[in-house]
Order: sequence, then C-alpha cells, then structure tokens
Amino acid sequence: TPARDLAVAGIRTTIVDVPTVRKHKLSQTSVTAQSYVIVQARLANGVEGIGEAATLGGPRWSEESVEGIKATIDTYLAPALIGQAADRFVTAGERLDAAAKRNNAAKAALETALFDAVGKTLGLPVAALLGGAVRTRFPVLWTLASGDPDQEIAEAEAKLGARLHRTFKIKIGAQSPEADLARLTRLSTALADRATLIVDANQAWDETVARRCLPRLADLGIALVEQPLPAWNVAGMGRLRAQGGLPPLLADECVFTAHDMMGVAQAAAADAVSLKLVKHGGLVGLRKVAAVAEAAGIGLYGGCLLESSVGAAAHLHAFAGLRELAWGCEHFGPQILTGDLVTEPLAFHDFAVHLPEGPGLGVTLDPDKLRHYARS
Ligand code: MUC
Ligand code: MG
Repeated sequence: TPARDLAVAGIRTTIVDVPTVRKHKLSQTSVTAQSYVIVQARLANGVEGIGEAATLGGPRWSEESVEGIKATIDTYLAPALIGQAADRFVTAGERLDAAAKRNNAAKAALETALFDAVGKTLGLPVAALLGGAVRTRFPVLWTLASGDPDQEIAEAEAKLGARLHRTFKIKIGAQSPEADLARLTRLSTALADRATLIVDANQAWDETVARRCLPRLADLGIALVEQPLPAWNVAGMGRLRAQGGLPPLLADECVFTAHDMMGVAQAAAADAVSLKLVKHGGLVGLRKVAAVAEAAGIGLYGGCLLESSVGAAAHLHAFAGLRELAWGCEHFGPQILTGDLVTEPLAFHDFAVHLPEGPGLGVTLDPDKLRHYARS
C-alpha cells in the first residue's frame, strides 16, 4: 500500500471509565469517574489516528452517553467513513451528517481520529492542518466542584501554590441560590485578591432567580457567569444582559451548532461562548461556531467536558489557530483523572496548558492504559 494511501481501512471503539481524584458535582449530576469512547481509525497506509468522545454523568450533560456513542459509531457512523479519503474532512462531515442526526460527540471523536491519522501520515500537527498555530500556551482554569467550601478553598490554595491555576470556575446550582451565595461569599473572601472567580450554573436558575442573584455575583467580583438559564431560554439571557450591571454571560449548553451561535448573537444573549468538540461535532464545526461568534463580537472561551489528554489535545489544536481566545481555556481534565490514556500526558505549568509537539495530536495512546481503563 502506498504510504500516502489515506483511505480509512478500519475503526475501533472502546468505552473507558477513568476515576477522578474527587467527586465532581454539577447542578444536574455528579461523577466519580469520567467515561469516554476512544476511537482508533486505521488508514490503508497502516497509520492509526485517535479521537475521544467525552460525556459527563451519562446522558445528563447532553443527550449522548458512552453506550449510545459506541453503538452509533459502530452501527451507523463508522460504515459511512470506511473506504473514504481521511483528508477530506468536509466530505467526511457531510457523510456523517447524512448517516445520523446530531450525535455531535460521536462525530467529533471520529473527525479527530481522521485529523490525527492524516497529520501523522504527513508529519504535520493537527493545528497546521487547520491553518497554523497562533499560540502554543493556553491559560487554563480549574473547576471547584466538591460543594464543600473548606475543601474548595484548600484545593484552590494548592493549585495557586503550585502555579497551576489562578482562575477558578465554581459549579453552582446543585443547592439553593442562597446556599450557593453563602458558599461563593466564603470563596471570594478567601481567594478574590489572588484569583479570578467565575461560576457555571449549568442551566439551574430561572429568569427570576437570575435577575435577583446576578447583581450579587457582580458584587462578589465574579468575572463571568456561565449558562445561568436553561439552554432553551436564549431570549431570557438577552433580557438579562439588557438589564445591565451584571457580570458578563458565557453561553454553553445553548450553543451546539453555528445556527445556535447565530441565534445567540441575534438575541444579544452572551458576551462569550464556550467552544467544545462534543457540542460542535468536530474541529471543523468548532472553528465554524468560533467564526460566527467572532463576526458578532462575542468572545471565545476554550470549553471542555473533562477530557483526558486525548480529547484535550484535540481541543488545543483547534484553539491554537484562533486569532483571539479572550477567556483562555478550561482543559484541566487530564489533571482531575487518577490516570491518563496516553504515554505522555499534556504539560501543565505556569498557569497554562501547553500544545503538545509532534505530528497529529502530538499525543500517543498507551495500549496498556487503554486496556486497564476499558469497560469489560
Ligand atoms: C460544563 O458545563 O462546563 C466543564 C468543566 C466542568 O467542570 O464541567 C464541565 C461542563
Ligand atoms: Mg458549562
């Protein structure tokens, strides 16, 4: 087989469960292990590319679960790519969309594996395939989500001391707004002069609660509020922003597609958008959403779903070529896992996560670790 034969020859999917260092509590779910589907795509030239579909607490953050992702890839999506040229990313995306509606995390994992395989074949990083890297270091935040303020303050102190993180995202909405405000008051008193604090409500509040609580978050110096309202209530986010005197709002679950992004722009419903492969269906889709946001003057934030170094590397390659990434990124995922899936996990130092070097994603799947964390 010629070394440049980029036809997709085979696709393998593996469900893995990797325990986290502590319980991670969101408004709608809590996890003690992160579950992913790892995709291995083999080309006719023998090169293998990898990708990852992340979930958070089963089908509760979005509608996709690892069980559903694996079944959809094996039954519908992989057959649409077999025999196709791996470097025709847009055509591959079209074929995936024809084979299955939505299923964005599944599609993103497949497209990532194609990018990795093509990059490895050509000796180019994925960022180069996407137009070239503007940056190789990304300021990275840490999420405080145990729900116990004493533990959260101690955790933040340790991260500050180790020069790993100085922006913290606090997960709210699992308890009453009053209880969260008391917790945030404690955190901001302990940390505010040394750290930037943002919050993520994961859709927990309604418009009335948000109207009452957002000014108090502004008083506490909270720099950004992520998805305070349900994903459907884009108009409500627009009304909140029109009220003024509130922290900037970050759109997360309300923006999956470029069309969603356009709707948020038209409703003036967000100051920034969280970009994630699981929402946008791949690196090409992520860059499309980013382009719509840029056109509307909406800032870019490098979002995550607690990916391992595989999925995090894919995001960094997609973020690397953005002209502006005003809000930095949150790819702390590799650091919250008790183990990783690659031979050399992503590097974290000086308050940043660093773009791995080398062709493709720049990370190598460790077969022993894959076997170790694979669901039996
Ligand atoms: C989310 O909604 O942003 C990302 C970081 C984190 O702690 O939770 C996720 C999902
Ligand atoms: Mg969020």
